[in-house]
Amino acid sequence: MTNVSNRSNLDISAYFVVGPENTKNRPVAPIIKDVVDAGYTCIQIRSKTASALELIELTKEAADVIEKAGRADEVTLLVDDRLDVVLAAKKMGIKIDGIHVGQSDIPVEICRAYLGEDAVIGLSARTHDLFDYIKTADVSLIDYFGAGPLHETETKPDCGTGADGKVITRSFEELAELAKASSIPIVVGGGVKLADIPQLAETGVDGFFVISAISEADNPRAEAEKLIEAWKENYKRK
Ligand code: 3NM
Repeated sequence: MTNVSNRSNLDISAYFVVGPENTKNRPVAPIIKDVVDAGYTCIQIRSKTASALELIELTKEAADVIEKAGRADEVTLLVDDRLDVVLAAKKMGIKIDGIHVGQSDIPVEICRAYLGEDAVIGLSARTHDLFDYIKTADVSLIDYFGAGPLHETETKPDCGTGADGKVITRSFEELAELAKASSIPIVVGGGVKLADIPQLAETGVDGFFVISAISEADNPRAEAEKLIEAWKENYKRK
């Protein structure tokens, strides 16, 4: 295995997020294998219920899947929110590339201080004033923004509501503006299904992320392939 920093290699175009609560009681690792074999470039382990030990074990399984597929230098492996898990996994020699955090999770400054310059750090940019936020956030600390949700989603019901009590979703027009305004890559998810991919790819954002479209599919490999093929067909360079 060569030792290319995944920060410089970062490709968030096809991004799968998963945890044990998302797979309809099926083991997670075989679904990660399906997605890695389908060519996905980013895997995020995310669970709000699993213990630290379970998350470390799952991270190890994911790293092994990526390594066995011969894609360790192409696929970025991240853990959501849990700096403790990332640090423990690294200490155990697991090839984990970094962390994804939300705006109210552990601050990116702290993640960067603990994980160092080579780590990949992603930040969910969910705020009412998204455009101001992407201009004021310290992008020297962050490698990409996650923006969403595109649609209201049962997978993450607490995506943030507006004054009318409804979940704030992002329109394709808004995402196209965001893609132009941001100096770092943007990945978009939240209720994304195959039918959304062509329009999403045309906004000029850098990638899509999904959980349930793949993790709950009867045939995760087939769904993963359909999504990534649709993205590749429709993606236009900014
Ligand atoms: N973050 P699904 S939406 C993890 O908007 C996550 O920031 C979101 O799951 C955001 O593909 C989301 O099943 C859940 O809708 C995405």
